[in-house]
Amino acid sequence: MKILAIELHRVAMPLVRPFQTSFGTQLARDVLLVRVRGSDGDGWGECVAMTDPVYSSEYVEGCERVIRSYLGAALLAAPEVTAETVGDLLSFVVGHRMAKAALETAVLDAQTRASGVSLGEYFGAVRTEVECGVSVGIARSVDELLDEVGGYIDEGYRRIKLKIKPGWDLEPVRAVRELIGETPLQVDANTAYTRADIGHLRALDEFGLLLIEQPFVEEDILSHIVLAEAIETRVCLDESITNAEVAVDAIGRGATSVVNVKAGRVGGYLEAVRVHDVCAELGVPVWCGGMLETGVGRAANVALAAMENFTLPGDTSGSSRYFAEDLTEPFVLRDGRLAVPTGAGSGVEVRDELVREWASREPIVLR
Ligand code: NPQ
Ligand code: MG
Repeated sequence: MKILAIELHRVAMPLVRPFQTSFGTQLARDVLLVRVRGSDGDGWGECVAMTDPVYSSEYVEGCERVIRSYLGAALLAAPEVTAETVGDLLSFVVGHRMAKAALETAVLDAQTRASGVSLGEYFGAVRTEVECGVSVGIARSVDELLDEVGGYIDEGYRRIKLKIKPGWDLEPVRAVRELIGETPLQVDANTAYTRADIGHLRALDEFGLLLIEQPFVEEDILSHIVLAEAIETRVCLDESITNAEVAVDAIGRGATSVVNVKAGRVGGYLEAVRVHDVCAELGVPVWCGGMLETGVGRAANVALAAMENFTLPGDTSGSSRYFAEDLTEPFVLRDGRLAVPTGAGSGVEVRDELVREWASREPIVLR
């Protein structure tokens, strides 16, 4: 279809509780939403970048800037755009995968809506619902952590993921393992450790964790290889895996034996599907990561997680984990699972009036 206009909306979404990680404490989600107006209809995409470049080099204002100055014009100038050609049309810009992903997702939503196909069908989903895990931030005390985790267990979450960092690892993990018994448990360090910590991290083996996610900086593949050889617990890369080729390389070198897939991190859902596929070929299970998405991004994540090789519960939590009210109909857990939307496109309707009401600035329209 022809892209007639691209709208950039900014919405401030307060979180139901602060989310603390090794890179800081988030009080709100600063969301950049992209709406493409196409000749065949409209579509939405959510940009997963954070306000500040403390988790990834990309950040919200930077994504907006690169879309306004480069990416938007490339799509608007093309006589014909499909989700399958967005990657090539935008490849003249190096990096900026989260910004590119938001645009590609909006085109994909418009295109699949227009043809009456759901994202699940488009991706080749093999299930109608997905098992849900929840990511739990660093707490002020172990007691408060146990309160929070206990609440999630009561809500039916099937897997707990704890954020860890030096000084907040063995003690909280031991306490949560005692609280939740056999419930699957994993940890995410968001690059907070160095190779000198490998001896210490080996002590995590006694807790029967599903995996340890991204202990070292994203460029440091070698330390992940060394850890994987020293520890029983599976090593899982998140930040390091920027496309399917990198996934093949990291798996081949023994740095990761399970992979966190996030569409924003790899430049879009089409590349996320390729990551899924190469991992499946190599016998490596994947799971769907999360970036505190509103219903817009959550809908697409749930569809992705319905693919065959997504065999571990994802960070695909219910809307209420993060937001009192969502920008779409809320995602609600049933028996620890979320239903894969079946409607055309992402299958959810964006509540325009909320996007307008909660906007932190006027929308920017590119034509
Ligand atoms: C991760 N996500 O797996 C990320 C980290 C993360 C659910 O743990 C705003 C935007 C806040 C993106 C906080 C989860 C965020 C964010 C944490 C990503 O590494
Ligand atoms: Mg992670």
